[in-house]
Amino acid sequence: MNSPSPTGNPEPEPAGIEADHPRLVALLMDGDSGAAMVAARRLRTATEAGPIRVVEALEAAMELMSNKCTSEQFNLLEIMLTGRAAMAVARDTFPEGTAPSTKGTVVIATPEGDVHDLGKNITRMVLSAKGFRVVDCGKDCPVAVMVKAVAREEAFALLVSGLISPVVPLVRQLRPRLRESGLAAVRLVAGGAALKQCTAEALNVDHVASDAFDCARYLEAAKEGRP
Ligand code: B12
Repeated sequence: MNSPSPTGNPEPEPAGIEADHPRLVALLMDGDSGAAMVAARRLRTATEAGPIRVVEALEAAMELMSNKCTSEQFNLLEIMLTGRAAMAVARDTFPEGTAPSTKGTVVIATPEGDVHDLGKNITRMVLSAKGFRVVDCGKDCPVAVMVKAVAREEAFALLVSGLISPVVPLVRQLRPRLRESGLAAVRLVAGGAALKQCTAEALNVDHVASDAFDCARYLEAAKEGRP
């Protein structure tokens, strides 16, 4: 299936390119960083929606890894090799520090208790390539550390990534903790597989982003004072 172009219309893909998506997914599953980077470059440059197709392939590979992450079939080595290849492709697709930071500062973190950070890192790279200055507080990050970073860096938004359901109560604490610190105007955005299943109301945040690109659009609108 073709991805929609930024204008919303499906884009016809050049001949042969449709095979690059499954090829990239297979190379990521094999943990073959070098070959995955070559396939990702082809996919990225083929159409305007290329970078989105690369992120879709990264998500598809990790979705396939999902059953290796259950207690019955936990396979750390395979997940780590695929994760390493995914990060190499993400860094190559969205190089950090190459775009000027003109769109303001945001803080991003994965809350305490959650060690998943691949999606957070990809989001950081996409936002930084799109011109935001992104301060990354890392994974397994206490709420107090996130709030301090927002104040210190004068960030206009706090982005939180959650892959496991037990972090939901921590995410719900963010709004009152920001308010207590005089940071009520800071926008709160949630993302990541577990948080994506919740509503903004349930998480007590301003926006639940479906992916990094949706988050960038939301932040751009917020900067321009749009709701
Ligand atoms: C890789 C992985 C791991 C790796 C993590 C490596 C790393 N450095 O991140 C390791 C092996 C360490 C791991 C460990 C565990 N994992 Co794990 N893991 C996964 C797996 C297979 C893929 C996650 C991933 O990276 N996806 C790819 C990325 C690119 O997608 P993403 O995170 O959704 O991010 C995209 C968007 O959501 C978005 N995004 C992400 N964050 C944010 C934030 C913002 C603000 C925005 C805007 C966007 C955004 O941007 C990304 C690109 O579009 C998932 C399965 C799955 N299908 O999700 C299980 C999964 C998340 N793990 C799970 C579990 C249970 C565990 C363990 C508890 C397993 C165990 N038995 O010990 C542990 C410990 C976890 C802990 N305490 O945190 C469960 C969680 C269930 C739940 N809902 O609570 C899952 C769903 C597996 C399953 N089938 O049950 N895991």
